[in-house]
Amino acid sequence: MNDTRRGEARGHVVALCGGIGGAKLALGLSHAVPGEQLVIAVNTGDDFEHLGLHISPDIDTVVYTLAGIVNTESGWGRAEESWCFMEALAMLGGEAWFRLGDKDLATHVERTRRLRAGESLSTVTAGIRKRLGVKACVLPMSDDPVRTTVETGEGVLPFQHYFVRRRCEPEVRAVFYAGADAARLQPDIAHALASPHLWAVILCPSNPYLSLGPMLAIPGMREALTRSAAPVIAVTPLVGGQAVKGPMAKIMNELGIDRTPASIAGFYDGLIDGFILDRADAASASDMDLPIVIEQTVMVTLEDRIALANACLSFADRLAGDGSRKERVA
Ligand code: FO1
Repeated sequence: MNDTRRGEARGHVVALCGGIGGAKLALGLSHAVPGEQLVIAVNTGDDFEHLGLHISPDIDTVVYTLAGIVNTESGWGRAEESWCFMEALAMLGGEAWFRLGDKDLATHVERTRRLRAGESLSTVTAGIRKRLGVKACVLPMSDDPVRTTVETGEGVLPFQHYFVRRRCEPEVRAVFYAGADAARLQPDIAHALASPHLWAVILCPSNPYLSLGPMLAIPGMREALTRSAAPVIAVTPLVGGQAVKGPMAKIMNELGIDRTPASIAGFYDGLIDGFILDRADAASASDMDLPIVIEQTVMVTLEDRIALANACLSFADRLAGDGSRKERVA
């Protein structure tokens, strides 16, 4: 049976996803799970208002990646981009620290226009991803604002000010998800997680503290995961004690968290049925009290992304088949 037919037979898959690392696995999953049977719940804690525009960096990273138009060098923004707007803005002394390419700018302008006309972020995202030819169902984690905020040695910083403007240099003391308590889980995500036709839930290799933390802080999300009919599998974002990209290892040091796969699995404690470790960390498997699969999690080529996606789905099949999921839910 090929992977597509397997997808039709086994129902849908929900992937919880942040930006660059998550988008790579989401792309692999889109080759294994047909069309809207793949539901990608995306972090919006990184969203912010900038230059009067609503920017949703992780949604755009996922949509551009699945549309095949992402800048593969940076992992964000569009390929074959031009920067006339940024250059002109900088010449005027405007705020040029957050780089918006000309084509990318069109996404933010159109998103902002539709939001101001009263559409929800979910509807706007659906419109944009369909126009760009993305078949998978890409959804913001919530239509309500949740804003990741970082308490640092330099004071409290909004996420993009910490991440881009200050290049993750300030020491992190705590991370907050402002607005999460009052946010409503996006209804189609809640519906997909509650469906009896769910095949698997995948926690993509995104930064747990910055990217998946905001999603898990939304009321009802943890319960939706623990009650879901399908196995929940997390893929480690840590390889040999290092992040593939981004500040995760630095943040773990600053927060006093051991840079081990066990720490990541601990962050997801009670939520996951299985954990995928990188080959570099095979020796850590014995430290963990849950089913483990060891894989190559560093995704360089498209084939790597598809192979990891298929490994996640096979792991879900195995966990569903051996009854360990049922045991945990009971
Ligand atoms: N990341 C940067 O490091 N510098 C930038 O100037 C920058 C601009 C940018 C514009 C649009 C967009 O969708 C993403 C952008 N990113 C930029 C990436 C983004 O800040 C982060 O990758 C995510 O928020 C973390 O997942």
